[in-house]
Amino acid sequence: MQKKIQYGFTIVELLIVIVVIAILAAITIVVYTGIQERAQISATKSGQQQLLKAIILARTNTGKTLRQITGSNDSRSSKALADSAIDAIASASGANLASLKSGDAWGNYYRIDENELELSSSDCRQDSIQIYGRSDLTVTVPLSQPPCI
Ligand SMILES: [Ca+2]
Repeated sequence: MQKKIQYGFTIVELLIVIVVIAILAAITIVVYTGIQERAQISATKSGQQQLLKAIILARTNTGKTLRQITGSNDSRSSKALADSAIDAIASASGANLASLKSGDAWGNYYRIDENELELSSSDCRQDSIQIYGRSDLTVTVPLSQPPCI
């Protein structure tokens, strides 16, 4: 009896290869997403630190609180307010903050909440630099002057 010679792959072999490729692709996507998010967090934190340093410098230069520098109690509600606050901080600090106007790594503007000496139940609540949808990335600005410290 002559043995029949087979060429090519069986359906089962092809399916196994497809499944293995799919698993490898899924792993790659998960790893890439993790790396991408870490990069976004890192870039955003860097922007916040740049803003924080400029705020502290602006307060030192002017002897004013952040609220007095920006003229706003809360610059979180619109990009126009955020841009205006960044301009005021840049002007008072001498820092070039133009790149911060393009926002954080997710494309949202930096949300600056001026609280210190704001008329409220406590006039000495800390200012903060917030990130839309990421309360874990909020940076609080140290209090600046009497009667808050
Ligand atoms: Ca406020």
